Amino acid sequence: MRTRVGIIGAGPAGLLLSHLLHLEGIDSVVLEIRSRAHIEARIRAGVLEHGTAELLRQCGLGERMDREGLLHHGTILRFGGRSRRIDFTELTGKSVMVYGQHEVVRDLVARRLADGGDIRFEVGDVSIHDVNTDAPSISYTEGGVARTLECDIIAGCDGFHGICRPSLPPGFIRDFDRIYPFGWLGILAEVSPSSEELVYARHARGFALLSMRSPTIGRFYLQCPPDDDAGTWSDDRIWSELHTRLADQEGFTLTEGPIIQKGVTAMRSYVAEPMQAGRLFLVGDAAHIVPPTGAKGMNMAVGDVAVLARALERQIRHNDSALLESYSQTCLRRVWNVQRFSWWMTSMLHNFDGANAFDEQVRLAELDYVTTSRAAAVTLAENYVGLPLAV
Ligand code: FAS
Ligand code: PHB
Repeated sequence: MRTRVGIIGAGPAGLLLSHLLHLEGIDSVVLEIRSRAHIEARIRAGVLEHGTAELLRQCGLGERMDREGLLHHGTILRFGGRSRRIDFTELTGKSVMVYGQHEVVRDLVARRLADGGDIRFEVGDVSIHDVNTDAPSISYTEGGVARTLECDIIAGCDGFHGICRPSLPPGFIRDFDRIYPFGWLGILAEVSPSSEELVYARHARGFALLSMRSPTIGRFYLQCPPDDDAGTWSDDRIWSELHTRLADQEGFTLTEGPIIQKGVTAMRSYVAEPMQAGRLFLVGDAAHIVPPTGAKGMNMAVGDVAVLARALERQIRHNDSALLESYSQTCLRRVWNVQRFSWWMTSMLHNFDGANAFDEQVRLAELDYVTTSRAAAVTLAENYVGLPLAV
């Protein structure tokens, strides 16, 4: 089998790339190890940057997002019992869209299949070959039958635990890594959110986040040990901790509801440089991950896709390789800016074991400054709503 672009992974990166290429008349095949049902049910990111939402609208994928998504014009930072709002729209003229990643994936899969897109679910034994030649290929199994996909380009959209990045020769990739001494317990509950906007709370017992997926589904996070077992968190213990950490002295009340999902996610910052090798291009989590405090993971993947889709259009339609040759350099400038913001939000809002009283006071002072200085609030807001896409 042959195609122009072989895409490994049907997450937001792989699916959006396949869709954008289709709009330019460029064919691709997406190879995914999990089932369609699995990838469409996988609860992950919740916030779309302004630019991500705009891109989805421009490529014809905004209708359900605009109908069911929640447009947010600000967020609340809560510390020392006080709540202070960062007004995105007043400070930047932009907003964010609260619309689950799994919903974006559902929309992308439906559109690709409706457009005749070729997505192979539940494949196995995926390997890449000859990326440094003009005839790269991907071998895989489908229904137990060995197959080969010949292509001009391979897009490694297979996430942090995929096979593309590890397939590169030892020493080719320079790793930049920071592992945090805590994780997040993520909770999904059938409850109307107790706040119209997201609440980021810094508390002596640890960080907490009140988010949401819809007017009837709440999404919450609690800072916990990185290797914590979600099974040790009873519903009572979860709600008790959320009440404590989200409390303020201004009358906030938290509504409880049935918990329908809980899981622990480790926190890590990671960048692989470069993000390309011959005809292989690493995209999204395959190349970088961030702690979710800044709501950036999926949005970074979209940023990479925007650059790669344009570069491939120039190469394939106009035989102009300049953008493709500078893909990694172009993406990494935005990637490092987003890494910095995600690290900064995480450092400001979480408790670090071993931090002394001075460290704690500096963190509280930083929260006080960013919520009282317009100049400081603009820096948070413009990063949170999203830096300009690099295209
Ligand atoms: P993805 O990981 O989404 O997709 C990669 C795809 O490749 C998957 O479907 C996988 O099954 C497939 N794959 C893997 N190996 C393969 C192989 N060998 N062959 C074929 N297919 C293969 N971000 C936020 O902004 N906010 C959050 O709250 C948040 N929470 C998260 C919680 C968890 C548990 C995780 C793991 C990530 C979270 N993220 C969050 C980050 C997440 O949203 C990613 O940034 C986003 O999924 C990146 O999209 P992709 O790059 O497409 O990678
Ligand atoms: C979420 O709703 O999953 C979410 C929102 C904001 C974040 C992280 C996660 O910073």
